[in-house]
Amino acid sequence: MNCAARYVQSDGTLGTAPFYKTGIDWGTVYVTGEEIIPGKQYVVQSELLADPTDLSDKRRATTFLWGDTDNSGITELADLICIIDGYGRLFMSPCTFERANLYPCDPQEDNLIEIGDLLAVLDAYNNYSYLGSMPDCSNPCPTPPPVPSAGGETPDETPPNPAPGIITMTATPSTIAPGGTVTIDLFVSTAGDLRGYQAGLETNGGTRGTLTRTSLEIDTEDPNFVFDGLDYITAVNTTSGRWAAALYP
Ligand SMILES: [Ca+2]
Ligand SMILES: [Ca+2]
Repeated sequence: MNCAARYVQSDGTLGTAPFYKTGIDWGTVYVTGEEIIPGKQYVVQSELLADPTDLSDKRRATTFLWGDTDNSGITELADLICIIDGYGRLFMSPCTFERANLYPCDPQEDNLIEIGDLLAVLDAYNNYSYLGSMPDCSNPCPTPPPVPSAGGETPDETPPNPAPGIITMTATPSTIAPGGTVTIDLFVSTAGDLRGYQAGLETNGGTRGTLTRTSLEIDTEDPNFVFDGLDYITAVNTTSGRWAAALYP
């Protein structure tokens, strides 16, 4: 985009100063930054150190549509599966880490597939634009504000802001003997507009020995399961002790 003229830096970020390397040294570099947004065409040229006015031919690349991790042209189940698989660090072609990492504005900042990426796909599925889904992200090519509708109101495409929820945890039994186990149940309440969540469990403390996390599950059979009766997807990573669930659109 002409409005986002930048130089690719050694690590793929974008900057205002040129960075020179030989073609072989560049290899494959994933360009990242808030200037790279979905559904836009970017023009790429290389510049010679010896003569910065001697530019290469233009090459054009169009980024995928928002939430469309497999570039199929629409956001659908395959895109959700890409995120869920990515959460478990499984990437089946054409899904890749870079394609699944949609959130935050500069996805390289978290360098992680997590609930934010899942919610991004859900937003896209529900026809929210990139900036409608993530209004805090910058737009390298701002367009004029939308014209008010005939009723005089500007359409609001920002997803509803979830109400804060209350998380409670219970331990059964409340004390633990050497070699014994304790079950920790986690519940959330008063989250009126909850669409998805992620959580993690770390174990430490005690005066002797170590506390070890032995299993982790989302008990979808529990009648108190927060998405009971709704369409949802879940992901559990027992290795990292993280889990997530989100309503399916
Ligand atoms: Ca797709
Ligand atoms: Ca991410």
